[in-house]
Amino acid sequence: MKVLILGGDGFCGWPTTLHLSQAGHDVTIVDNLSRRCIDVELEVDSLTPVRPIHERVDVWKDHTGKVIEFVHLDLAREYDRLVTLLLETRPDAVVHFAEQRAAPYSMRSAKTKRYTVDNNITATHNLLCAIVESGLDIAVVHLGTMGVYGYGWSGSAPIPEGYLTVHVPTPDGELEREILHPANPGSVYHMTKTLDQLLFAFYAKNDGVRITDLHQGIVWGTQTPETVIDERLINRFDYDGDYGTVLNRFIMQAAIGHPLTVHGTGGQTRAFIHIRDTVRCIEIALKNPPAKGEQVSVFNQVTETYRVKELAELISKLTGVEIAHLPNPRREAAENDLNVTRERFLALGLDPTTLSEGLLDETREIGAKYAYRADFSKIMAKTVWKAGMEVSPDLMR
Ligand code: NAD
Ligand code: USQ
Repeated sequence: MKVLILGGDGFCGWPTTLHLSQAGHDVTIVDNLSRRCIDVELEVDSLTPVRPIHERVDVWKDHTGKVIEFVHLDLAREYDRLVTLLLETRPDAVVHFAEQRAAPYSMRSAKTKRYTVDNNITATHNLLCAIVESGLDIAVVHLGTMGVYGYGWSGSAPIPEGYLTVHVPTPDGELEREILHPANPGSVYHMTKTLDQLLFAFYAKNDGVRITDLHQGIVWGTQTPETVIDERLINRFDYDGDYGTVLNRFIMQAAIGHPLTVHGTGGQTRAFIHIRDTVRCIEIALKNPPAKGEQVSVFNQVTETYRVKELAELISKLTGVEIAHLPNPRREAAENDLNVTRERFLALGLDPTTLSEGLLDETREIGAKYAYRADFSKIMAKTVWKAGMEVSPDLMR
């Protein structure tokens, strides 16, 4: 299969690129390297030593003989070049990772809120529009997020995979309809993912674009069987207050003896998936696209759910590091339950990596090994959602 990986230089995109290349697919990375530029802006760096993109693909070729092309292109700004690229490469599918993905970064300032919306929504819309203009039948696999659903909206009922059956009372009796699950984003970033969903629904309905939207939980871990082949292929590992996600931050903090930065009570329950499973899920999604004219196919791409405090306790028990309960910089429910349906990937053969299998290795092989590269001043989360205003707990769900 010929596949374009949009955002293929990033944390999820790079290991996915290698996994698909190893599996024999013809892969091209399209990326504007904006994530590397944001590192420069924030004066942070990946804990792991990430090599320049041309070196990465050259090293891959030296080891495997497989060629990965790289195209430097901004999806949100270079529409005409995107159409030309589709017409020249005629891919069977595109995997779309190319968005600004950090909730805290999206809440830093008016500038980063606007950048996140402009970049993410325009990138997604340009892609859909370019596929239609190209006249080609290109399947889209998009990385969405569990955060589109909000936390606790449907009470103890499991969150379905994208769609909810509702019953609407009418004067002529009850109507049964399947609708997109109501959206309740918790940051400007998460809001862009909910807007993406509407773009997808429209282009699937109006133009028959075949789209799979993967509502992924928080990805943890770093390496996959391909990225360990050579240290120059290593994946990125973010630990700073904006881009570091909770479990990887705790792994790094434990390795350097920093108290684990639990926001509030740590009662927030979130969904998780190991990076090794992310890349497998994407391959499964590529092999199982919807038919032309079908609605957007939604998968919940998660393997486990945990409360933040359970993660902290687990890591503290393994490593002896202390737990710190800090004031929560985010506007989010202090406690929530999370019950997620995740049947579709399991039915298609996913065999998940569990936290108990990978956690200790990750702490030793990444956290401890690269601890010397850590900048301690970047660990605390400084981006605050909004101070001072009370909000009804119902609005948080
Ligand atoms: P990342 O920031 O590491 O990678 C995104 C890549 O996209 C970067 O290389 C960046 O340079 C590129 N990019 C951004 N805007 C672009 C544009 N306009 N044109 C071209 N390239 C552009 O993020 P990630 O962690 O790999 O996440 C990838 C996708 O998966 C995102 O859409 C994110 O929302 C989603 N996701 C990530 C996680 C997670 O825990 N990391 C969880 C759920 C969903
Ligand atoms: N948290 C802490 N301590 C920390 C960091 C985070 O307690 O040091 C808490 C947060 O307050 C939040 C939870 O941990 O309650 C998750 O935060 P996170 O930064 O790990 O994850 P989030 O902001 O939701 O975003 C990440 C990715 C995003 C993806 C999302 C999947 O950055 O791209 O979409 O996970 S999900 O959360 O399922 O929507």
